[in-house]
Amino acid sequence: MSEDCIFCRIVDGEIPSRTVYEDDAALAFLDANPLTMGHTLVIPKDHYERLEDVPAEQATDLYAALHEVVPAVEDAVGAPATTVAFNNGEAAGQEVPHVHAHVIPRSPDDGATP
Ligand code: DGP
Repeated sequence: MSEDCIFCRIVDGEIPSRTVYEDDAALAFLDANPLTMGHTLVIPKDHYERLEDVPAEQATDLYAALHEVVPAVEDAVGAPATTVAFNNGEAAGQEVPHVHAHVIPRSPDDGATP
């Protein structure tokens, strides 16, 4: 846990969020600024800033969470496809320095390319 980290505070329950999925290692919640309806963030519960900081075992746990979340979100909003993206580093647009996958439900011509 990093005291200054918004997403650690969400994991801790200090900041409210709309939880979509949770297991021992990962949490998924709705993005506060959705690109499309159902835009969800999937994060490791432990604090890592960048993708390459996540140990292999926890990276596997994160992928397992994505494996559950992606079809569930598609089903929930009736989307035929999803963009799954990591902004990895500030220059790539990472504003929150806690690793997170954007799960963005997509439909043709939605103009939501991240
Ligand atoms: P990125 O630019 O890749 O670091 O994306 C950060 C995302 O996090 C952005 O789409 C907005 C979202 N976000 C920031 N603060 C909060 C928050 O307090 N709650 C929720 N649910 N989402 C947040």
